Amino acid sequence: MDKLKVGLIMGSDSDYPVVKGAAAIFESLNIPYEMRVLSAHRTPAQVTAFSSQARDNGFGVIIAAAGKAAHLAGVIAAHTTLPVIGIPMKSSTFDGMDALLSTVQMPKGIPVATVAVDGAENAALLAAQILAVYDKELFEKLSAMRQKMTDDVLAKDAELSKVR
Ligand code: RP5
Repeated sequence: MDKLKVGLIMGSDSDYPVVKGAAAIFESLNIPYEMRVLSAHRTPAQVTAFSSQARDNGFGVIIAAAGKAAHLAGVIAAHTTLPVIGIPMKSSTFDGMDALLSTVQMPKGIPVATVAVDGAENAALLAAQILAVYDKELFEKLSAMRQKMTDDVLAKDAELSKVR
């Protein structure tokens, strides 16, 4: 069976400078992904088509990044039972609070796992962790990544604790 892909969707190409942080993680973990610009408001028919066909098209998880009145993740989640991770984008005068509330406050029955404002890296890691449930090689890569993070902090602690 082919590896499941991640759909990495953004509401506008203006979101790309943040969203590319997720793409970099997929590259480093060798996770297949497809990046698209699809807008809940500007291209609603394409969002519906993408999300309702996503499972049949080999996707296992969908990430949706959007700013302002950020309905993208919720609309995608309405059309699929694949796990959907929302990234609220800090793209407006409200510093992303508008997008955070629009993404996180989903009604009962249609969940969206919302990460921090501009939290592209954590969205990618969460997607990887979901895929790793049935992928031992990926599970081991993620475990090694965690161990390296721990080792890096311990090394910094050892260095700084010498300072008087
Ligand atoms: C949202 O509106 C997008 O996700 C983006 O964060 C924000 C601004 O979009 P542009 O006006 O830059 O295309 O739909």
